Amino acid sequence: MHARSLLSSLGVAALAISVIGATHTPKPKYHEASTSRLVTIRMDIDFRPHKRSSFGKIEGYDPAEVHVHMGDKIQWVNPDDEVHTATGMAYTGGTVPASYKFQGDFTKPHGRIIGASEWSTGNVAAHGGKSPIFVTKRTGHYFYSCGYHIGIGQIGVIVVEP
Ligand SMILES: [Cu+2]
Repeated sequence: MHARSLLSSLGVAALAISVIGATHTPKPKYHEASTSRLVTIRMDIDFRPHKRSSFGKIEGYDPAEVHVHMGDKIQWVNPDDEVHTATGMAYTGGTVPASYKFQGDFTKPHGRIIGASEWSTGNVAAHGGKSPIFVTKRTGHYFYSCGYHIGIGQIGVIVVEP
């Protein structure tokens, strides 16, 4: 009996985790004490900003340059007709990096923290896919790119302010 009720509680826990990991954005069930917000970035290879960013030419994400505060959450959505990723680059300079290096395999989701040494959404499916939700933990600016379209300049930047 005990084992069975333990298993059923585990089942509930697993369900709760899978809901958090689901592809839709759940409405918050309670008011969060902080002022953190969820920022959505669209993956769109055809998106070319009219105005260049303060970091040079970045495009393919809408918006390509986002400013957030520490603790804010970020999610990528992909209405495009191709798979994209958002994968952190090993670079924290002031302009668009001249050489691109990904940390780890861009096809596999890893990280979950913007500012960690490596992070990636992994493949975000075309026609409405959504990435896991990432949290910004450290100030700075973080370039990221799509593993498939880095060669044609699909690059974005997240500026995390205090
Ligand atoms: Cu792409």
